[in-house]
Order: sequence, then C-alpha cells, then structure tokens
Amino acid sequence: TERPIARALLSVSDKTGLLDFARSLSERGVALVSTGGTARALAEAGLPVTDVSALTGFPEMMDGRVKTLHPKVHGGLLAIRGDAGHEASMADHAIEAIDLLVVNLYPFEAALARNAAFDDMVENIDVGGPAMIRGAAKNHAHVVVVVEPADYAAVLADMDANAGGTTAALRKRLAAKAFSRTAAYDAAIGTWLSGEAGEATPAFRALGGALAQGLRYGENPHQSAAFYRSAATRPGVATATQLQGKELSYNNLNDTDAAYELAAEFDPARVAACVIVKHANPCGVAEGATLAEAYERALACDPVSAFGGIVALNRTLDADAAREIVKIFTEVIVAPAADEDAVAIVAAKKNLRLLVTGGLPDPRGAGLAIRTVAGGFLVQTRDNAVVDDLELKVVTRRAPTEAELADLRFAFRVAKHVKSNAIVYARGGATVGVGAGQMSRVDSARIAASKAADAAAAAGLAEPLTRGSVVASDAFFPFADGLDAAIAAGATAVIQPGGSMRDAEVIARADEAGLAMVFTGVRHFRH
Ligand code: 93A
Repeated sequence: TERPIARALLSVSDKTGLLDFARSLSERGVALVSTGGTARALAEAGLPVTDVSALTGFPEMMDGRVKTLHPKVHGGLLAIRGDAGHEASMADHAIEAIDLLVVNLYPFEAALARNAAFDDMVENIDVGGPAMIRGAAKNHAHVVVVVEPADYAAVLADMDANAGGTTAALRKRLAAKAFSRTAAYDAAIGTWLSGEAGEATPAFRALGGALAQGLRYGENPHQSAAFYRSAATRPGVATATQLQGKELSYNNLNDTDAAYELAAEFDPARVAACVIVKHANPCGVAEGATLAEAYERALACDPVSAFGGIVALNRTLDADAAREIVKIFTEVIVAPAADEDAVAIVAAKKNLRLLVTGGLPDPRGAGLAIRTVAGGFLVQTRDNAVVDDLELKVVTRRAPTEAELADLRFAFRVAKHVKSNAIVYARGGATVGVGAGQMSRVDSARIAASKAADAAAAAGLAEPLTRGSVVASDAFFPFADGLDAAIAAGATAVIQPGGSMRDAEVIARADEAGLAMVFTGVRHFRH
C-alpha cells in the first residue's frame, strides 16, 4: 500500500459526482488542487481548494489551452517516489507530489455527436488532460488516476481499507483504463479529422489496419471507401499481387474475397475447383480433372449471372483454363499463381484483373469477422467448420450412396459460402442451382430449382438438372415445405444441420419420398 493520498488534482469537464467525491477526499485530509471551472465549483460548495495557477505561477492562458501543462504539475505526477534523483529535482524546483489525478476530458465525442462546427470540434480536443492522464498512468506505481466518475467510489473504498492509501492492484487497473480512454479519445479525433481531410476512410484504423489502397468509391459511387490490410496473414485478397488489369473496386475486392475463400475449401491435391461469384454469392461452383473443366462446369450452372463475374481457382492458372475464362466478360481472376502462358493469354484482355495470392488460405484457420452496426461493430470468429471434419448422421431409412455422399459434402461446402437462406443443388461435383439470400427457406429452394430449370433449357436439355441431384441447406428446414420444394425439383438426397422442432416431420417426408438425408449438426448461416 502506497502512503496515504495527501494531494489530489481534479480537472473535470463532466462534473457528475464531483462535489461528493471532493468532499469525501477533503474529509480524509486530502489537499485539493484544481483547474478553473472545477476549482470554481469546489469553492462554491465551500470546499478548500488551491487553483492550479497558484501552483504553476502562470495564469490559465490562451482560452484555457495552457493551464496544467507545467513542470509543477507533470513533475508532481511523474516523479518516482523514493528515487534520490527525482526527489532532489522535486526539492530543487519546489515540486510537490500529486498522489491522485482526477480528470475527464473535454467532451470531444459529445461535440461529434451533436455535429458541432469545425472550430468547435478543434477546441474540444483536450491536450493537457490526456498529458496528465498518461503521466499519472505511467507512474501508477505511486499515483492513482481516475478518468470517469464511476470509479470515485472504488477509490474511496480502497483508501478506507488502506489507511488513506491505495493498493497497487487498484492503481494498475485504473491506469489500464486510463490508457484505453486516451487511446479511444485520440482514435475518435483521428477518425473525425481524416474524414474532414477528405480521406476515404471508414476508419477501421483503430483495429490495426494499414491502408492498402484508397478506393475510388464504395459499394455505390456516392460512398467513399478504402481498403485496409490487417495484421492477419491469411493469404488472400489483402495479400494478393495484381498482375494486370484495371484498378480494383470495392465490389471487386468484396466479391473476390468471397470467391477465393470458397475456392480454398477445395484441396488442390485432390481436385481442381472453380468458383464464379456475383454480388458476393457463388453462381457456379465445380470440381474438375483440370481447371478448364472445372470452369466450364461452373459456368454451366448459371451462365447468365456469370457474365461480369469473379473467377476463383484453387490451383495455378494454366493456359487451357485462361483460354476458356477470357471467352466471356469477367471482372477478376484470382488464383494461388499463374503460368507464364496463362498470363500471356489474359494479357489480351486489358481490363481483366489477374490476382495471384501465393497460396490458399486454410479454411480451418482462426481469424475474426467484423461488421459495423450503428454506433459500434460486431466481431466474431470466422466460420471455420469444414464438412469433412463433421460426423454426418444418416436420419432416413435410406442411407446416401457413395456418389450422393460425395455430392452432399460438395453441396454443404458451397452452402457455407452462400448468403442465408442458402439452398444448393449439386450433381457430380458441380452446382446445378443456387438459391441465396431469401428471407424464407422455401423461396431459396424454389429459386435454386427454377434457375436449374433455366440452365437446362438454355443448354437444350430435356429435364432440369436438379433431377437426380442432391441438396444442401445451410440451416435446418423449419417446416417440411422446403423439403417438398427439393423433392419436386427431383433431389434424391439432402444434407442439413438438423435440430428443428419439426425434424421428425421433415424426416418422415424424406422417407416417404425415398430420399436419403444426413444431419451435420453444424449450421452455416452467412449474412
Ligand atoms: O486545453 S487543454 O488541453 N490544456 C490544458 O492545459 C488542460 N488542463 C486540463 N485542457 C486541459 N484540461 C482539461 O480541462 C481537463 O482534461 C478537463 O476536461 C478540463 C477541466 O477544465 P475546468 O476545470 O476549467 O472545467
């Protein structure tokens, strides 16, 4: 326990609880020093207080910009008690120790919230307050720092339990809080000012991002935007090298990321895979013996949507695949690497962006997913569940065949990367219908089936490609109607998490229709 608190400096903009706290300190024999407005409030309440000007020998000046920025203040906060040199400096310059610092800052955030004018915002940037807070927090071995009224009671309780002194544990906890406060304060100022400076920054800078690229605009031309690279090292969009093509846009980056994360779900040692993405949803995904074959099969799923899409590959882009891809308008190709021949073929399309990442991100890898909400942001760990690791439980009388099982795994792998509600029909290692982003699961099932019917008609086939397909659902079927839609489309096997109150009903319906169904126990919502 440090020696009893003898002197406190109080300088607060938010005067909540100030008088009670100051009175309690005074009653415990603590001498009070204070800045202009705070000193006035204390004096008016009849409390003995010394004005900081009397301490520094300088008046508060420049509209208060300089009031506590003085060695008598900072020396009193920073001096190491018991250190001969520091004690000598204190004696030489008549600096008295300050044992307790109570500061809350100029209300910059409140000014921001009320949309204050520029000059008003600038005046609300506190300089002396953070300087004192940081000094006291650095010297928490000896000094108590309090940055919000909520902690007044804890300080008094600690003093009362320790003969007027405080515990190191309390001082350390309050110092940590103090640094967090000044960091958040400066982050708010930095974010505001970069906006004022016309920088395109929704300021995720506070999260440790480094500006990778200023973007011409955001999702829409009236939105400003920037691309930040985080400290995380998953190979992908943020670490890619652009070999050619136009400047990437916000939507390109977003879609490329969606496409590449799905491509990475396919082990390149097992199979070649291609993903085509539009509006952050896959409109065609396929495995193949070669990338060219995988691309052709992915394209066949929904050739209309694939126009102007993003193509992601899980192996080195080769000439055959490049030749196929450049046949239609494509925005971006992303792959771990690209052959020299392939690069030459892509070069014929001046605008087409070619990105190489140097590797595939591990789908099982840890990491965070972040999104903003009004007034804050949500953080969660990545969805790194992989269907190969899951124990699939057969819940119907009929178990899936080997071929069905392979397709079920394929479909569920894809469904993980489709916006909810997601329904994916697949056959022979290729999607044949994708239903994405609907508010009702049965609508997603119907849309996926009707897209498959369109693709079959366009290809001149007699029947929709969903006949004899399997179907994956990212979450359980809450009612049998979603399953009915899949049965009507001709699906023979189903993969879904299970866990609905009506599972029994859904299973009975599947049995009736002779379907095989497996439960994964894992849900893949994606919004
Ligand atoms: O303008 S400042 O950056 N310069 C200073 O030297 C200074 N010292 C304390 N702001 C400064 N303060 C801030 O004044 C404190 O952080 C507190 O928010 C406010 C208290 O002023 P008053 O006691 O006059 O109400």
